[in-house]
Amino acid sequence: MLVKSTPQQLAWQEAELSMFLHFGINTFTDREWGDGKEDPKLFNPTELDAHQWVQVAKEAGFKYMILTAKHHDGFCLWPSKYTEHSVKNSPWRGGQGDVVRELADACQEADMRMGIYLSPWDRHEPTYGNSPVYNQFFKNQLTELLTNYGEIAEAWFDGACGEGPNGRRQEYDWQGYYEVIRRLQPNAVIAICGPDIRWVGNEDGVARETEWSVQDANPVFHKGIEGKVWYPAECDVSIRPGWFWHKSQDDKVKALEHLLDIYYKSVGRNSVLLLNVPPNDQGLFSEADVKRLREFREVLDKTFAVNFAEGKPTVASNTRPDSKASNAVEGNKDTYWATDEDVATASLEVNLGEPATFNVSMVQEYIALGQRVEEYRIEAWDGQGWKQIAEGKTIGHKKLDRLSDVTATRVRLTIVKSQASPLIRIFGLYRAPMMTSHEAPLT
Ligand code: FUL
Repeated sequence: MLVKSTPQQLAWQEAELSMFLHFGINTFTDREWGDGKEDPKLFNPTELDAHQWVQVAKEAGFKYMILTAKHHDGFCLWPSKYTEHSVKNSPWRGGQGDVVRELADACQEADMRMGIYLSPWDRHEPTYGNSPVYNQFFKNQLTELLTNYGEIAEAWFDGACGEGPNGRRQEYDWQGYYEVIRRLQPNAVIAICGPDIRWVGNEDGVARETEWSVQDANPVFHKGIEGKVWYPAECDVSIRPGWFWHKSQDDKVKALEHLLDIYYKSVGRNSVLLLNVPPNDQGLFSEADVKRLREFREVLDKTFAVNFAEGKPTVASNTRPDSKASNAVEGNKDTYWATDEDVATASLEVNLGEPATFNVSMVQEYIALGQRVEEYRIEAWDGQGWKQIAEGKTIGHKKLDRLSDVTATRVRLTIVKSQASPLIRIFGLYRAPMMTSHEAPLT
């Protein structure tokens, strides 16, 4: 039996792009990790406009926004009734402000899904380290966030666990936290220290070339479950060197080539990209970040505007009677080319007609029915013979391969190995307007 995703995991993966918002007291102290002793009065973003964040994110093609409602310093961006360490004791909006509310409203208006980052590690809260008491405090905070702000689509937990007062060690009650989330927001996915979404393992935004969404169950996050689970990867990275905004990094926004490289190595490797864009001390995205996001979108739009394979005559070495080879090139995400049940090796040939020049290939599996392909190869007909232009192992939701310019009249996708009959949803060939270094990794 193939392991399948939940509908929530599927919707999350389809979105491909999520935005992370690191914002809080650190934005005003020029730090990455606050110690919890900061004066809440420091928090005063004079121009805060969540609509700007959402609009910029939306225009750039992002579908989720995840806000650091509370980072390790314990300062809450909403007026939690369980602590004084929050916006309610800041001068911002006369102590009446609520960043979570403003973002939730702006997301709702724009049809953007919202997620929350709630740091379990809390360097301010005195009960931290007194495990049962703090766990209850944490659940209370979760309950506030999951009941008062409409739909929350993702809960994001990192695993940082520092010492509490007098060296006390906090034992997090993960299962208890998940129970609160499942009860209050049954459609939310729980990421990283959670059962639904897996951390890719670095903060560079880069997945492995071979990225399986099916993994061994994690003993902590999938307690009581043995064997394999659907556990797709999320690649988090910041558009700047730091997670929080620092004036000194205004000129260190990642180069466009670097961001595109990240896109190919995350979304293009069966993962979701969670790109952090930190609002500044005015409460706005800085100009340099906005400009870069626009450029990023423009290049992606240009790249994927024309699929040279779309609608072209297509034949396959084997096709299940209830599907068609051409389903793979029709641009319809609800259909796919499938082979007979017992056929795990097959090829699909597209006749491009006129010679076309492309430098990106895309293959997508219909992952609602599992991740199946274990090895594939792409070849192009150059007039004389077939030349291999790409090869790889996993495909999953989306596999993008960057190529040196290829000019061809026919192209062939071969599924060399698959765990079950392959289901190919999209096969595409595109021309990126700028080279994005498909060889040397950019760091
Ligand atoms: C980590 C944190 O320690 C960093 O500050 C940042 O929030 C990153 C996304 O997660 O665990």
